[in-house]
Amino acid sequence: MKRLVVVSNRVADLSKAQAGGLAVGLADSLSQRGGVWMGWDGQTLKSVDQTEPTIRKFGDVTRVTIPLTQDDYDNFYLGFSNSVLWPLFHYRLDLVEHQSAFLEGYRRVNAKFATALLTVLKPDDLIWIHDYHLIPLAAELRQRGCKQRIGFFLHIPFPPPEVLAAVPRHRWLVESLLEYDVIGFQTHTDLGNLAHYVEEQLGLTMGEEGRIAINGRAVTAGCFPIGIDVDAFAEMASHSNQEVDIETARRKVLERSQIIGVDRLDYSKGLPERLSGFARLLELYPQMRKSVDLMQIATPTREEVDAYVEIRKDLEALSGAINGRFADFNWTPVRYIHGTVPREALAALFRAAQVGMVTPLRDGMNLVAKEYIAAQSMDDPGVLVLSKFAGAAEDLHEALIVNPYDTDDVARNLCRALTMPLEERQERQEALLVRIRKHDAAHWLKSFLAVLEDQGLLPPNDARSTDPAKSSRR
Ligand code: ADQ
Repeated sequence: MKRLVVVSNRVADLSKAQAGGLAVGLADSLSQRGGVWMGWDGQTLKSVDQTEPTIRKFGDVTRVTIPLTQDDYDNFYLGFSNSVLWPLFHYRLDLVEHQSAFLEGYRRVNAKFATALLTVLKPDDLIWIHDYHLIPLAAELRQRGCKQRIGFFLHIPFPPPEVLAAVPRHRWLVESLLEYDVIGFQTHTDLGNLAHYVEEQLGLTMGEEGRIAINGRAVTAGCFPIGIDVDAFAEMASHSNQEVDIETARRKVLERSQIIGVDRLDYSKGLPERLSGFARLLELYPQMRKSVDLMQIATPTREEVDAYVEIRKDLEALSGAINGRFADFNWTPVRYIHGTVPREALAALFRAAQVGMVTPLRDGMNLVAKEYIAAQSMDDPGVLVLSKFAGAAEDLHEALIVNPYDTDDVARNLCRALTMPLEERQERQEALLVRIRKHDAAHWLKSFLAVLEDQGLLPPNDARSTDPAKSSRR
């Protein structure tokens, strides 16, 4: 088995036990095969451009990290990655803020990653690069003579050509992407968008099973929906949590239901629209007043980017306005928590909530949707209300699928979720569990690595449903 080398912008702290999810899956895979995980160490140096990586061993896994300079951080991280690619790939052209220094920084840091990675690479390593920060890394590695197979997984959506065309140097970006041997997307929509781009802009075709022939090489693009460790999350949710239990008992006495939302505080997650949808529920269905509340937990993120400052202000104002309008001396409709909750408490909160509200305006997949399902008890499961614009909606058909921009639609479906009979909730929950088990974290890893190792084509079920040419645009 080949050694696996994973590269991502940030590296999980391998000295600490991770609570489920992607980091655990990748760390397990790395320790089974022996491997390397490389990324930015999270430090910014004032001026010195230190390229020497820091190397630490954790059993059979080597952690390789490099610092960024303040300039790299501003232009590569905050700039091109999070003020150009992130908004644009989430179809938010209105939030793109480009400066020429951003693109230079993006190229420079990708070159820096390549130089550092070369110092630890072995000839038959298998390289797996993650996410939008590092799209040109394969090209940088190839320029330095790297011959190993290199795969790439995009965790966020891949937009249609007419949106992608707004990226400065978009053709260069896609040509860089095509330097990989395998390109993985979350959904068939994303895969279809690449097929449209290569056809319209590069005059190439994506053939059977996602093959693109370019410069005498074959690139394979496929759909590998990411998942969670279902059993680990369900186990965590089944443990009693004293604080959550007390709160649940109180709500039971008051016959009050709970809707929960948990997100990074990001404009792609549709948080103001979510609060408006909840307010519309209280307007359209006055009987719901005092019988339901919304707990929204939002972790601060990228607070140095202006758009994130704005979204925080909007959300605080909106939750205040809804509470001002509807609250009673013994009922506060919106509980807005600006912070991170430990995963154990999060799992218990998901289990105790009658509705999981996952309504991003655009999302690569959205793991919260899958965590909410995993956390439910079959005796009395809650209902997932899911945006049609989350990658997860491509598979999770038994959720109540909503248009997050349409507050009436959201309100109607919230009401339906809150009044759904037990039998229907159980049927939906059963079907959704089968789906998240089929596409869990282990399946994602195994299926991507099988294609990267060239030991098979796309996983049979996915390959059959992959028809990029016919894939509809989301
Ligand atoms: P994210 O945009 O970060 O990931 P998501 O998939 O929802 O989105 O994952 C977030 C994770 O952080 C979940 O495990 C969630 O439980 C946790 N989390 C979020 N808010 C939290 C809070 N307030 N407190 C504690 N934990 C919190 C990107 C893409 C997604 C894609 C993932 C994985 O944007 O579309 O699903 O990568 O590929």
